[in-house]
Amino acid sequence: MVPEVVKHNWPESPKCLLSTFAFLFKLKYMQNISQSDLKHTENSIFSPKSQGGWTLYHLDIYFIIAASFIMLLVIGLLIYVAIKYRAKPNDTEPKQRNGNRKMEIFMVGIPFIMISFFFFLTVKTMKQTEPVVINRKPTVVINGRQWWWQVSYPGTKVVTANEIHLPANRKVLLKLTSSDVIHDWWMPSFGPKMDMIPGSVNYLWLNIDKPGIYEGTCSEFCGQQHAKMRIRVIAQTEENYQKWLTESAKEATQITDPIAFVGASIFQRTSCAGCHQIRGTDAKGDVGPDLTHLASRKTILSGTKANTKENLYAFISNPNAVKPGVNMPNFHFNKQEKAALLAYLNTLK
Ligand code: HEC
Ligand SMILES: [Cu+2]
Repeated sequence: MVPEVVKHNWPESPKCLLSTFAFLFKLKYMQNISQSDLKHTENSIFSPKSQGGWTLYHLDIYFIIAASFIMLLVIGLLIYVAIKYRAKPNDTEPKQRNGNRKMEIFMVGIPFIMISFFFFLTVKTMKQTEPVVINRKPTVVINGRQWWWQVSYPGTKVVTANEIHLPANRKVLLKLTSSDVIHDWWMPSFGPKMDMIPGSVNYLWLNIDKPGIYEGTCSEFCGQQHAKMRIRVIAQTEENYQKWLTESAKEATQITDPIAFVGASIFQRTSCAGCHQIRGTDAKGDVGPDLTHLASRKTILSGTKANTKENLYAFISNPNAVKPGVNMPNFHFNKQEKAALLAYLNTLK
């Protein structure tokens, strides 16, 4: 039987090509999943915001110029040959040639020189961006989880999630790992990607140009919510960063509000405390994010939702409806219980 001819949907193809280019140039589509209540910053490999970002940017420019030149040359020659040497009526068989030494040397030599040149550039870039890590204490340890980022700061008591505070204008060392599957750290404007592999650690140097909020996303398919594993780096001046560290190292404050008190007891009584840590309380779980200072975060659920009462309420009412596949069960709380829990979470400043 003759197989059915695959029909190309031609009007779709240029659109597809265009969107591929759009992706390369602006990585904007990562933001389609964003909430309208979250303002997103630009994240593109073409607007570097760190030393590593600039290094990779320069390498990219060389590659793009060389690749574009070759593409244009090949397309140009193809069109020239197709027009000039096309078959004409009454043409006879063309003269057959067998090899052309000069042409062969040229066609092997030029790519060889180009590849050597780019090999040299790549090694030089790798030397600049990949760390030599001997006895160095990382500034921050980031652990990829399905589907959020666990963040801790060695030498301090600070543990947080998703919003990664770092000082700008200074070299910081990131230690990257994973507790479940392979994730991949990628902040487009910071340059290199780095795999986060269970049972193994990788390091990355980072030197952010100036304070600001920068975004990225997990870029290794890691399951159902992979696309919603967004990274948020909050780069601060040294002074603000140290202040933040001091504040974040503190334990949760004592509760005075009676409704929040009821919330706290629900939190300890149900299995919340088995999965979440709230420093200063008996909640010491390690399955979900540390919630000690939840209320001072701008976002929840790996940067996909603003940290508002409505969003928290919706999530606690039915976690799976807000983030399908999420590793948090639905507790089917009644309204009062949910209100009490929210009041408690709101005290975690
Ligand atoms: C089986 C473990 C588990 C239990 C039990 C659990 N959670 Fe979670 N929780 C998680 C995980 C995992 C996440 C991270 C979701 C994500 O972003 O993918 C999470 C996220 C959250 C968040 C959002 C935190 C953030 O920064 O994004 C809040 C708030 C929260 N849980 C509250 C609760 C409360 C309140 C309870 C008890 C009623 C509870 N959780 C019970 C696992 C659990
Ligand atoms: Cu991931």
